[in-house]
Amino acid sequence: MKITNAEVFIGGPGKNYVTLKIMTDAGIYGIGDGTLNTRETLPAEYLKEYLIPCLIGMDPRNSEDIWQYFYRGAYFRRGPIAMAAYGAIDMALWDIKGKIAGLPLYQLFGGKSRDGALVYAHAVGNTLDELIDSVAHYVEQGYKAVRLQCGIPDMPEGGYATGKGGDTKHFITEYGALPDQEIWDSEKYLRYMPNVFEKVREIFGPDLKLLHDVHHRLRPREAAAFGKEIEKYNLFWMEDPTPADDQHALRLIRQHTTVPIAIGEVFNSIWDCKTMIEEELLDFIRVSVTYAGGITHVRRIVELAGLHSIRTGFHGAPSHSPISMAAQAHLNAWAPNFGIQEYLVLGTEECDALFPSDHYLDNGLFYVSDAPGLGVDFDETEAKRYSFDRRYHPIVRLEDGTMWNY
Ligand code: GCO
Ligand code: MG
Repeated sequence: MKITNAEVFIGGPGKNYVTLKIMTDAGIYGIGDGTLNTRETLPAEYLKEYLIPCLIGMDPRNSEDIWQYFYRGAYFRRGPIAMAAYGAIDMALWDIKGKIAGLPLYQLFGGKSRDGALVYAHAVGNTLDELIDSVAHYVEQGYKAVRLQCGIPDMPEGGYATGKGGDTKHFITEYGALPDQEIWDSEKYLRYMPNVFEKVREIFGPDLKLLHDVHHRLRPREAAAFGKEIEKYNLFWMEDPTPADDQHALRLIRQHTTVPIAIGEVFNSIWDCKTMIEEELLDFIRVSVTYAGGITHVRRIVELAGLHSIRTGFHGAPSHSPISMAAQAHLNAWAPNFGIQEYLVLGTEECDALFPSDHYLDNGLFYVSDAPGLGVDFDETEAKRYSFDRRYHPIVRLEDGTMWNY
């Protein structure tokens, strides 16, 4: 069996999804997601210029060797661009493998460890009242876990962690515009946020799982103090308390608080996660199959995490296409150390038309499709409606002008 051709598509409803389609001489094809939010053309070009020419003629069943060929074979390794490109190839090869076997991917990993996978929704509000309405909305729909991001009174110009302006507006700028700027003040945030958890707990009770994303905004000592202060609200996790570059910062946070820590959405390889996993500095690993090198590599990270009682909490922001969400759904069904899945309703009619699938959400749990392979398809006719439009994440400064972490 041989790979005969592969093509890359960019675009989607309101998103620059990077979709790879690999064709074989057996008439079977596979699809993969290489979307790197706000830098989408880079993995796409890497695929087109360097990787696809090598893929042609390879046996698609040798997904492990192909992964090693690209990763080990490259002198300059890792990084989000390369790993997203390998991730797209790897997902497509697993899709082909599943289709050859006539089995959904979770069966190839070892079968199901659970019926449905717990997901969390994003509740946001410019004000605490708005946030409470947003939580109520998700609770009514049956969600058992919600992430809380709330506007902070007097914050100079709201930001991601504050949720000002709503979630989607702050992921990225409008098409064509240069980066938005946010002004951040950690002290105001640290003073206000505990009230938010207190109020939400008071209204919604002890069972609802509450998560919060600090989005890399704090210094290690601030994060340690914050974690200690919010322990009483029994959060499911505190995410990305400090910038991910410094894994050692987590040691200080760990010494001072038992609040569960989730980190890793910007990590690309097992080498990036190794210190924090082996030292048990976190509770949930947030890598995604897209920019952590696909199913082959993420399974290694999941296994390593399992040895250290660390659970999964894969990244699932809307920047991931339904293809990587499907790949993660199969891992979630199998992984003995599954924790939770971030889930944003991509589900516009346009998105479903572009990526048809039978995966579904019911009562706060995600159910994986039994179709062979990834269980999601890509409609090339629909794809013709979309093209690439440049977008940026906002940048963040402190009030005196100092650059800060988005
Ligand atoms: C999350 C993430 C996202 C990122 C976005 C960047 O936890 O969902 O932090 O919101 O900001 O994916 O591209
Ligand atoms: Mg996050």
